[in-house]
Amino acid sequence: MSEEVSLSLDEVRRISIDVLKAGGLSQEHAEAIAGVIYAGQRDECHSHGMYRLLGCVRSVKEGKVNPSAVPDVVDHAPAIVRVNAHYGFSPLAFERGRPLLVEKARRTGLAAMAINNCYHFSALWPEVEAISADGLVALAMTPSHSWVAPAGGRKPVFGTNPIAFAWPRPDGPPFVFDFATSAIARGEIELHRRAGKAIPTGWAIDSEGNPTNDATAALAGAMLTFGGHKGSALSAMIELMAGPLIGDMTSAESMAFDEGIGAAPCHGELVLAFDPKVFLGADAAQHVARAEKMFDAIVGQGARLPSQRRYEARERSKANGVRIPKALYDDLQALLPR
Ligand code: NDP
Ligand code: PYC
Repeated sequence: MSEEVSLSLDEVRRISIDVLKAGGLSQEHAEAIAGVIYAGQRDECHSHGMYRLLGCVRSVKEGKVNPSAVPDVVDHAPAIVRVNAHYGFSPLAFERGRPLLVEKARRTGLAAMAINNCYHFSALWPEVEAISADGLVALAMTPSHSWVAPAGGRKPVFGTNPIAFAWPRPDGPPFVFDFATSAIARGEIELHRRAGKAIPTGWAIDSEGNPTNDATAALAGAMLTFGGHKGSALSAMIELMAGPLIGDMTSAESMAFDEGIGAAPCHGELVLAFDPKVFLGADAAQHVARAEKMFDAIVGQGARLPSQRRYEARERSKANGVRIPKALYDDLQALLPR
């Protein structure tokens, strides 16, 4: 077992903010980024928890990210909010745009938020979960860098392109799923490399196009889509909807924009919000109750809902704090002022 360090949740937030501010991010960005990193670490989503601080700071150091960008929220159309992140990280842009997205969804039933020109490193579930807290159904998607080969191909075209969905439930936390349309998030392969662990077959091919279990060879080769042609089609949809549809870069364009620096991907994000009360009017409660029957049918046979593991981890972390690898802790300490 590799050595670990225990941290309270307060320490997770404080270290995250301190590392980000020491890395040059403004107070507003540091707090918004620390919010999603804290949530990820608390829910034991290790590839998008405190590990991401390293990439955020490196991306600022490389000189591409605007560490104090002030996002502009634009009321673009009756059902469309646009947020120009001005080449800052996305969490602050999301936070600034969300109130208008929610207001529009409540008025029109269905509203969209297009975030443009943002550096994106985070899990999407904190965003859809936040929208569902306002009683809305949410869907979010974003490209990344072209690391993933299409089904049947060998050369990267797609990003790891996550898609996240949230459905608010009358009693308790929302139903949420959030996954990459690649077999696994790239961050997981990076964590395997850091830990010196082999990766499962089916995640990636090496640069010669052969299946590989070596994390370093996988990162140099191409990742594979999840579910073959089905993940490939979903990934293409995300490229289109969170790329050209909102006037922003595809994963291949984002990779070219990076110029080999290896910063966080820069592109757009599309977030949709649906208000069941507008769709259903006085019948809303009755139909929401029917949805509950589906959830009962899943858990009633011993299957688990996506998000169930996270909610259990959340309770554990609230009670006991979290544990992170000592190697990561040491890397983070090295980024703090002496
Ligand atoms: P996984 O393949 O682990 O899939 C995660 C989703 O599947 C979660 O909703 C998870 O719920 C659910 N799930 C896992 N196992 C089961 C099961 N047995 N039964 C039911 N549901 C299950 O994650 P990925 O590696 O694909 O993605 C991880 C994260 O990486 C995501 O949060 C994503 O947003 C992020 N990411 C971000 C990118 C970006 O560009 N910003 C790019 C790619 C990924 P639970 O959480 O409860 O386990
Ligand atoms: O894990 O694939 C990933 C990822 C890309 C951008 C942020 N996370």
